[in-house]
Amino acid sequence: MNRPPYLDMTPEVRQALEEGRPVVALESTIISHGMPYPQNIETALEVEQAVRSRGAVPATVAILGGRLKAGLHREELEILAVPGAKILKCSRRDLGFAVAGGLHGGTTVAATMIIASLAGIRIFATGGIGGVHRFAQETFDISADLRELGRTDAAVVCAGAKSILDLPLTMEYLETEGVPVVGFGVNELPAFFTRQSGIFLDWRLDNPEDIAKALKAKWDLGLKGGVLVVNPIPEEDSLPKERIDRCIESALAEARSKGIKGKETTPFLLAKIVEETGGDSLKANIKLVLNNARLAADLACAYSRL
Ligand code: PSU
Ligand code: MN
Repeated sequence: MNRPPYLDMTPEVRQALEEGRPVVALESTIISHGMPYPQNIETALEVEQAVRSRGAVPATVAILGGRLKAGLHREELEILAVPGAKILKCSRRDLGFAVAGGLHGGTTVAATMIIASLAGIRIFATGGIGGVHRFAQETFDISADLRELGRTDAAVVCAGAKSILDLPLTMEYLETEGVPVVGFGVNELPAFFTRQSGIFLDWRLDNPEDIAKALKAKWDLGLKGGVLVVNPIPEEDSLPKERIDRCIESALAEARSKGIKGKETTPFLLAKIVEETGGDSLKANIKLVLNNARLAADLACAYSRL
């Protein structure tokens, strides 16, 4: 296989790709900026295990010492997870600079899609994507994840988006970008900690084989870009809507009063919500990521059989 410059793959990931076996990309901003230590490293390892248990190979994506990585060893995961080292939050605009500077970075959904695509990985699991923030009319805060979904080929399995975002506007933006949103077994967009949002989807498919066929047909047609596969949090792990909404409102108010902006916004809100819920949101977050990793692995297996 032609090796893209700057990219390192573990032998396990490279071999699996060469043999056409299923591989699932995993993002790393969730490790470096999305969860506290030590739950971040524990979750990263459990997610990899969940992918393996379904017969696929996990490829956690990050930037280490300026090298793009698809597949990390345990010590490399620890560099990202343990507080202390300088770890950048890397999105599309940061990649060239992190590489040239020999830096470490956790990759957002956008940057992970780019690196996965360089490596030849089409299926990707995460917790939640970035989106159109509330009050975007004033702040212009729209995550680069949404434009990436419009241009880079990857199926991103997530649990919808948190209501720190404006969900209706996020859906409008995805429509403009031509990004299909397909519900796995549901016809309503899940809202991360809860299964329902009141927003209905155009596409619902009930098994990974059907989703894999739709992905293949889209890309065979030459239609570039991503697909968002939304997978609701299991009922028993979901949080009561009123409670989580209250915590989110209070986190948003604090962000506004402290003047938090730009790339700091999402990590600030995520940490505040963990604090406000006394850790319950973190437990739910871990469960839904595992649930998404299993679906992504099933999807990668189905896709590799087509
Ligand atoms: N949403 C979550 N957890 C996360 C993120 C978003 O529920 O960890 C992370 C992802 O890495 C996502 C990034 O790609 O935040 C989006 O950041 P921004 O809004 O700055 O684009
Ligand atoms: Mn932003």
